[in-house]
Amino acid sequence: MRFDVVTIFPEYLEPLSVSLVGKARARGQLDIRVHDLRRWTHDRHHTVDDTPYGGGPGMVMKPEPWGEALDAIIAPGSAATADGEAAPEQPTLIVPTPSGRPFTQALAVELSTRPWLVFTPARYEGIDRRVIDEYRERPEVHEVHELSIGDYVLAGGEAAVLVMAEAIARLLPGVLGNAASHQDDSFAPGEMAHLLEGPVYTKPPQWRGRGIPEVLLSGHHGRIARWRRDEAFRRTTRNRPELIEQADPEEFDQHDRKILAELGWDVSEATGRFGRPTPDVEE
Ligand code: 6GU
Repeated sequence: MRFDVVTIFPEYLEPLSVSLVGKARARGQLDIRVHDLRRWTHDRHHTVDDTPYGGGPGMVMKPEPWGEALDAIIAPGSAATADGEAAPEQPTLIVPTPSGRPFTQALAVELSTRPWLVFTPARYEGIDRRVIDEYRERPEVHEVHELSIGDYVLAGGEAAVLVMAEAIARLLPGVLGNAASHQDDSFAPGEMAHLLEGPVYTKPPQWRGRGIPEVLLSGHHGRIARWRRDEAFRRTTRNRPELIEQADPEEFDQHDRKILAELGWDVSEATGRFGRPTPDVEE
């Protein structure tokens, strides 16, 4: 898989050389190329921004350097990998922006099947709109995704690229040590979809007077799986109740329903889904 990142702060992407992603890169499984946007400026000051039309605070990134950079990167022939591997076909453009659609685990899974992602993290108030409109219409571009990593505003898209690149890269076959490790990730499609993972423990069996839940020492796999699922329900109802409310109750077995009932949850007549307990109203 190939990642290109175009940025005015190439050094911000140095963490892509560390840990899991760095190792996948060193093995040649990931071809990551970081480009300095200012390479595609032509004035003495390497200007990448200008004042916004219509007025207002802040600066907007000029379209010309982005257009030249993206044309050069996605040009046929630029695709051949460093070790002469077959060129990945169509690039998918990822435009990080707080006004984008939410980046989710489902999207990470989908994007991990693409051969080639091009990220365009911006600084200032963002990139001139015409750049996104232009590449959405390019036949050689597979898709353009404007994506946000959460409901807060960063100073630039680089940290969001680090987040998305890691979430995607760890899903590639062989990048995680254990192929089963992402099967029960929180948010992963499957049996634990809509549930957060519960607590985990390791040795020693006693630490500062604190022990391990008995069931984990029982060797009884069925009981352990059930306990983990119960703990997942406790944690999810507490931290992310909307995940339970959005789930199809068909996904919940008899025991799940019993746990939810114990936590005060009930199926709503109106929605057919589980709804959180209504707090007791003080007289
Ligand atoms: Cl992708 N960029 C910026 N600048 N802020 C964000 C974001 C992205 N996602 C959430 N906040």
